[in-house]
Amino acid sequence: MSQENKGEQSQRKDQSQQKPRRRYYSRNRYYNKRRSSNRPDQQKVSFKKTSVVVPLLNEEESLSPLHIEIKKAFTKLTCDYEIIFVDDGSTDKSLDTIKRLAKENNKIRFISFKKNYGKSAALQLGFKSAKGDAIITMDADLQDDPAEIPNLLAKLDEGWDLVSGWKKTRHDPFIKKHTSKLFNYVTRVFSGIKIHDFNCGLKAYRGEIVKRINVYGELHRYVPVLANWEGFSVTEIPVKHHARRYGKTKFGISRFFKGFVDLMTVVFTTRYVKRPMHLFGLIGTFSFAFGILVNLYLSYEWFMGVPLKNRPLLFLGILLIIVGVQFFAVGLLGELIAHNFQDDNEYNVKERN
Ligand SMILES: Nc1nc2c(ncn2[C@@H]2O[C@H](COP(=O)(O)OP(=O)(O)O)[C@@H](O)[C@H]2O)c(=O)[nH]1
Ligand SMILES: [Mg+2]
Repeated sequence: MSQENKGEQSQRKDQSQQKPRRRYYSRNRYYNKRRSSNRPDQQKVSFKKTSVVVPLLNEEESLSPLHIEIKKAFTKLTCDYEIIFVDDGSTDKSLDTIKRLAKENNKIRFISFKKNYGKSAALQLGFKSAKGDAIITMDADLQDDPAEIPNLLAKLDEGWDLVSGWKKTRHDPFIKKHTSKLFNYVTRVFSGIKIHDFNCGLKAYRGEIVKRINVYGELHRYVPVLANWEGFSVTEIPVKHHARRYGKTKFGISRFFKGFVDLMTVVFTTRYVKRPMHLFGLIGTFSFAFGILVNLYLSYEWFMGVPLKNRPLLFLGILLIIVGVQFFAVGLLGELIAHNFQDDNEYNVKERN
């Protein structure tokens, strides 16, 4: 070795000895290997990457603490993660805060809408751009606790397709707690899914679910119903819930009425969209038959000499017949449309070779 080379080498050695301890370690292959393998205090999950989708509207104060909590939750897990903030046309400094956080942490991605499209639209876009094989959704207002993420993923790992949070002890105003109970009861009855809390923001999904379902309008309340209808298994675990720390709720009492109409949409689109005649035809037939019975009875009485001019029942009979025919016609039109819109993608195939 030439004198020059030797000099260079010893200089490099000197340099490396002067370097701070941490930098020296991060170059050490052994250390790096240990860092990438599981630490004993970490919970092992079978997912490679988890996408945390956070829809938000005007939550500037909550975002920083939320980010810290999410980061902390993932130090306890073996999987990689990304956070997707979906800012839905916030008018406060939420977007600036997200951009600042994204500079600090390259695992943060964000989508910002030009105007407010609603929570469902935000979730839908977040879902479609998520890269993880597990997806977590959570509210941005710190009411959902990121410390529950490991528990949700553990439950998902048991083989479930969707794990919904259940705010067993809620920290919400009285009215909301009770309207929500009624909402959950009605949804349980109509959907047949036995979970307590359909509208909990904190949920975990297998990646393939969120690519399959379409959340639009205000259907975010019914994601478990939509998923279940596609054949995915749904369960729940109790999760911690906190009172709102900053800002105020974005949904007023109108949520209750909208929610009910949406339930009808969900029931119709999941159960009857492929066979509208089973709903409209059935109602139409009942109405028509009942109307005919009423009018037969009136005809009999007329034969027996009772005049028809003072019989309000006649109007009911005629109405039932007309409404029955209309329901039947709507059912037929529906069948025609369903027939012309056959789409193979609507069948959720489990396996094929
Ligand atoms: N993307 C989006 N998120 C929303 C909208 N409204 C509310 N959110 C978010 O949804 C979450 C729950 O909203 P919140 O007002 O706390 O509802 P509550 O907890 O049911 O009273 C929060 O993270 C909100 O920022 C909206 O219109 N668009
Ligand atoms: Mg909230």
